[in-house]
Amino acid sequence: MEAARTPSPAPSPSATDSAEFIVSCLERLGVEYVFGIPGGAIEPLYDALARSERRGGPRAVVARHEVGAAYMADGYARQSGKLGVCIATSGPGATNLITGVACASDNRVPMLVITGQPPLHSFGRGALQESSCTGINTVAMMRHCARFSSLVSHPDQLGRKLFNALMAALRTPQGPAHLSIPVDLLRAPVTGGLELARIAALLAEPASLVDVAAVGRLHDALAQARRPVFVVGEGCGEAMAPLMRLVQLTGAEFITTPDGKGCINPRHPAYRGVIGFGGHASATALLRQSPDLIVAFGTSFGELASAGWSDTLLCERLIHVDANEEHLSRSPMARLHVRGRIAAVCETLVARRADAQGAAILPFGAARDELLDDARAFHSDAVPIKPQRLMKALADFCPPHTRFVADTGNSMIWAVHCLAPRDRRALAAPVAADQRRPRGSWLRVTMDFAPMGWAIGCAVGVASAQPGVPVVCITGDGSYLMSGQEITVAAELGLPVVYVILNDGALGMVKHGQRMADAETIGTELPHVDYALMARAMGIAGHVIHSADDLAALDWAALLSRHGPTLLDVRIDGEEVPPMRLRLRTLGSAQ
Ligand SMILES: Cc1ncc(C[n+]2csc(CCOP(=O)(O)OP(=O)(O)O)c2C)c(N)n1
Ligand SMILES: [Mg+2]
Repeated sequence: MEAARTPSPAPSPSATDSAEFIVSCLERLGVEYVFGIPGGAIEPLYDALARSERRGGPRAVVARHEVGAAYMADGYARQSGKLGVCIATSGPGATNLITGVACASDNRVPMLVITGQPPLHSFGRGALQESSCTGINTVAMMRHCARFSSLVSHPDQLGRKLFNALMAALRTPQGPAHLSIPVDLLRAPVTGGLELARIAALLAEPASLVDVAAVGRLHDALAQARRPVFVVGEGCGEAMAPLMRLVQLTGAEFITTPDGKGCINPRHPAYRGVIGFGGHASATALLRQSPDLIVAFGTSFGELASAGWSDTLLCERLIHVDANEEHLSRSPMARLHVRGRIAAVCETLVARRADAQGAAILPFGAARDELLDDARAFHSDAVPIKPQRLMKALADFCPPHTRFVADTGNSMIWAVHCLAPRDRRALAAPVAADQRRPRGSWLRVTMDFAPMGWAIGCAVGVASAQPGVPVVCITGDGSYLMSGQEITVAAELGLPVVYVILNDGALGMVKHGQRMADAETIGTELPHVDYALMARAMGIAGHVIHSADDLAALDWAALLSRHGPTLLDVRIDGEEVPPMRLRLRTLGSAQ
């Protein structure tokens, strides 16, 4: 994810107020949408956005809750490869953003967060929603969950602090950066410029940033390995072409982390499944067979991405490749760390390998079926529909270029375990929108921070970043009760998002967790709600689904291309046990 590399000429600083200046900088970075909710202290920025929209520049998208705005900015950044931007007023506007900002931080999503403040002269007097050190200090709160958080306290600071914030958001590891700007300063004339071209230059990653000596040692290790296994993490999006070529040249088998699954073709003959949360026994078995070399690319090795820090993975046979030093620090036992952009590392390895062995590549077997620990429910036509069967239907009915966003809860587990869309490269004539994007992923999940409801806003951001591409949001009834109101934003923007609610009348993941741990059954029941009816009350198409036949009866091509969202209230069999025992083991509560 990166900013546009070739910004247009700088705006004339003297001609604009600060708010106008910020919006014109965003425009030069290629940002199309600013997600947020207005309020008195941020009003000048909305004035500037109104003018901007009229001239075809960045436009405001108004969320229903600020956290939804942050999730939308997250989805927009992930899908577009650009900066996500969210804004809010001071006080509660800023605190409402915080969960989304923290989530973006844990998931390394580049984001600019701007919140307002009352006028500077009013600080310390009990001004409404004052949020500096003499109020409810949102600048300090954000500091704990963003890469950068600062109060702009003089007009001359704006250009410099915006530069600092953009650098903090866009350099590796990417993440959110927060600026808190008093309303009088948003109206003040800008007294300095902003060298956006300098940001692009500072962020450009020269080939020398790849650790060439370490890549050479990795090449040697691969040449000697008899049974190498690759681990593909979420950071591999832009590297898939050379990485898959490397798989072919080395004869490696590969597995993915849960958030890496969206980077790969899950029907690839050398693929052995997901390791970690919601993962597959086949991936665990592969590691247990003691491969002589494990090469992990672009993964954080957090709890969910490492099968609870499994010692079959985090061991002395491991080589860890990443541009992010914080990730490398999670694998101190590895025999080698290779720092650098994953695409560059893989391209170098491919070139060296091809030199050494000529164009000879190892043949693949046939494309495979879905990898499942238990295929029975996946093929079952029982009513109520099994969640596994729902995932099969989604893969069957959605075109291969569909983007899936799966929410925290059982949605993520079932999607990670069961969802396996057909390979879009098998299409005879893929349309332009089908092409793999540089940082493409067909399945987005949120790791580490993992808030419920994230996918509902995220899907709006994903859909607005790539118009014309179908988006499916898989979420739970609990998550929908928490953040479902953001569906009305998809309606307002006319986005073709299909919201699929796994309606089990429960906080299902917690319910199953309590059962597996033999703990008290408490706090997991949800009211029985007709979500399709609720959607229709908001002017949105809604359908109740009980069975695989109900899904087959839908006109999927129409659903996925219509102007506006559709809600599928899927009454699933909530008794199906999700593959999540690993999580309980790390919580120390597995029986
Ligand atoms: C904001 C937030 N609160 C609580 C949790 C803990 N939690 C994780 S999954 C889950 C249940 C989710 O229920 P639902 O959305 O209905 O999905 P299901 O697991 O039932 O499919 C809860 C409470 C969380 N991750 N995020
Ligand atoms: Mg539920």
